[in-house]
Amino acid sequence: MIVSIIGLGYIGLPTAAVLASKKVKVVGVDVNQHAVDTINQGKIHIVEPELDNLVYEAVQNNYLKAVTKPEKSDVFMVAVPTPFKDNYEPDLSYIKSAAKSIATVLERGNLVILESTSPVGATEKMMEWMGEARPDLSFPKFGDDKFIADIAVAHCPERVLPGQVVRELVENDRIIGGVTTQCAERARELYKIFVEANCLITDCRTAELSKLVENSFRDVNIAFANELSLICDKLGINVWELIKLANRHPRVNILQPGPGVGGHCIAVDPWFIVDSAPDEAKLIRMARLVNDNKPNFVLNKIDCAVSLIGRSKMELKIACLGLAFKPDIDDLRESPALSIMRKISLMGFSEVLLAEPNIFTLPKEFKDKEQLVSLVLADEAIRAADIVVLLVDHTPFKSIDLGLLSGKQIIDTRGIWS
Ligand code: SAJ
Repeated sequence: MIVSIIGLGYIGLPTAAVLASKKVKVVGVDVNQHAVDTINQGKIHIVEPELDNLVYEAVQNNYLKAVTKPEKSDVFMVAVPTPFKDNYEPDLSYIKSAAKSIATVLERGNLVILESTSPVGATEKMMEWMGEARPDLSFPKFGDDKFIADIAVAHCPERVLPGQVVRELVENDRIIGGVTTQCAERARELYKIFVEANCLITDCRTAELSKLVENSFRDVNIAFANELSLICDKLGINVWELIKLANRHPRVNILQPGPGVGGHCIAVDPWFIVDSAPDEAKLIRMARLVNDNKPNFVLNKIDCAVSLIGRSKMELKIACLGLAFKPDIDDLRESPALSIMRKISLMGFSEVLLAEPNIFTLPKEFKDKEQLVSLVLADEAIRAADIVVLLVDHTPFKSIDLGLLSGKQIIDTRGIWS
């Protein structure tokens, strides 16, 4: 059996490597020539623990190769990005081009699985695009278990947590949604090769919504925590202590407030539900707005700190601790810390000292501000600064000598020093 994986990013590459480790021949397909060349050398172009060894072994043992155009295979898995457009409408253009490229090599008996997080209806849309390109092949019809088509099509959304992808790919339950039951069962056979947990079968529309709902559930719960942080600020109450105490109730489990919600999943996927059901998804939309507004609250707190010191910003130095979208990773995508840092660099401080233990050079966008912004160690940043803003709860920041903070204005958005 040959499995082709279209899209060799944070999901496609680990899935390819895990399948290859089970002695399945895997062809990874990506339009990015640099990614293809790197993988064929047994190396990786993304940061993810344990992935480098897995890819190296897979390439060495000839179970994994990367190419830029799809080849004939038994199974095609699509793991391409699904961003949203300016108006929060889902952008399915990557799925469309993947469908069109797969169609050129598709054969009777093939199975096509969409793994990308997608709005309801996207799996059927992908099937439609393949069908338009290949009128000689028959495709399944949603819910029609009697009709056996030439091609099987299913949706199996990825659910792995960045930083723990290799383990979670194997240990997490999978939701497998077929266009028909037979399609779902065929897809389950494939996942059973490497998934040690349950592979639960449903239809493709339910599987699509299930993934969106999982991330929206988290977003709504983080919004609740973020809203509490605003309420507590107004009432002069320590939100971290409040949450700790409330969570002692056996049926309460409040998440942690922060400077906003980042990453390329939780800040995006709820909008797909809002787009499909704008009048109904009121709470989900509001949660997105609450979380997206949290960086503005942090910036206001910085202005308050300046007023408290009573000097002009031109005379003050500010330290920003953390830039990644969550702790102990180097991923800056959609990071609220990065967007706050961008605004801080325009506020008129005499110096901005950035500490981010997981990156080693100042991000390109601050290169023309090297007079103002510098990347330094956390201790050094704190020592020099009048205002300290903690943006990410990276582990090393938790053991900073608290004595260094005395006499400074502190804005601790993660509550690690509270
Ligand atoms: N965050 C908070 N407070 C919290 C928890 C998280 O502010 O209590 C923030 C983080 O700092 C970060 C953002 O939320 O900025 C998202 O981080 P995360 O760790 O909650 O999630 P992701 O984006 O890394 O991964 C999520 C996961 N989804 C769920 O946990 C429901 C993962 O399982 C999905 O596979 C992934 O999205 C995805 O690819 O969709």
